[in-house]
Amino acid sequence: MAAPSILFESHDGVTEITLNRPERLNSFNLEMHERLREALGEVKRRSDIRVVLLTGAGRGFCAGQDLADRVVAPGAEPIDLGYTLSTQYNPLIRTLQGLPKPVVCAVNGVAAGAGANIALACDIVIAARSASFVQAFCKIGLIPDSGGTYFLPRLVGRARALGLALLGDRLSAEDAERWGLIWKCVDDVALMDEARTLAGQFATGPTKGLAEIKRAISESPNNTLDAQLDLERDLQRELGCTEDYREGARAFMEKRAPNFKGR
Ligand code: LHQ
Repeated sequence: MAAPSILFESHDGVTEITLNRPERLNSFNLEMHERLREALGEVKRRSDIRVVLLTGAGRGFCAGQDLADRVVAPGAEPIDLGYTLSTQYNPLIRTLQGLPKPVVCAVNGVAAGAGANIALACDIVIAARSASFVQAFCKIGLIPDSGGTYFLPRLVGRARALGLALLGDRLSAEDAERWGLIWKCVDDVALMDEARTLAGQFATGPTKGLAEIKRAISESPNNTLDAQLDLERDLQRELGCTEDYREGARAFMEKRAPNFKGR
């Protein structure tokens, strides 16, 4: 029996999802997209799951689309790549961004093509020192997809976004951290411990508040200051009614650690 293309494991409020096609650097085929969609659907439905940790098996994180599935034979009709994006990659990016729970991405090795941009669509990206980020699309005549043209200039500015996208060079994890593309670069041996510590922290956090932080920061680049102030007012009003806010404020006053329930 073939190995499952996605590994899914939940404990103590954390779901670890591992992309598992290591012989192809965890590049995506249709089956892997479907399994990942199911896994994220379960995460969304289950209130006991409060954080996702996404990583890759083997020496790579993800090399984007499995190009073996998208090669056009000489003389054959072109493949509609727009259809692939609208049915597979775009829903994945929207799901990661819209999930009302933090998504930690542990980039264990090379992240190329859509694989790099799927990582950037997560909320906290930590990478092993030996990992790298490659906007490989220009090497095959495509543009950065999976949100690449959205995230890159917002994260690193126009000059670096254009350099990465037009040249397709490898960016080391250390430079990715220095450029502000990712949260942190850590020693390879420390990667999963650090990622699990972060995930554990989120799993006992005020889940609704964390979800709205994620939403407010995501909406910010497209809002005026006025609109963003209004959004902050609305979200704060809503969060002020949660059990976790009551607990957080009371715990602070009582000089004890809060016991958040995610409600
Ligand atoms: C692969 C792949 C791969 C198949 C490594 N496919 N086998 C969306 C809409 C629809 C269609 C188009 O795409 C998209 C989104 C996209 O993601 S487009 C961009 C697709 N990805 C790429 O262009 C990256 C291609 N890969 C690479 O450039 C290199 O493999 C990187 C830089 C990721 C890693 O280089 P190395 O560390 O030197 O490893 P390698 O090249 O030797 O790869 C290891 C094996 O994995 C190798 O197979 P083999 O049988 O020779 O050991 C590769 O053929 C295979 N592999 N990426 N995307």
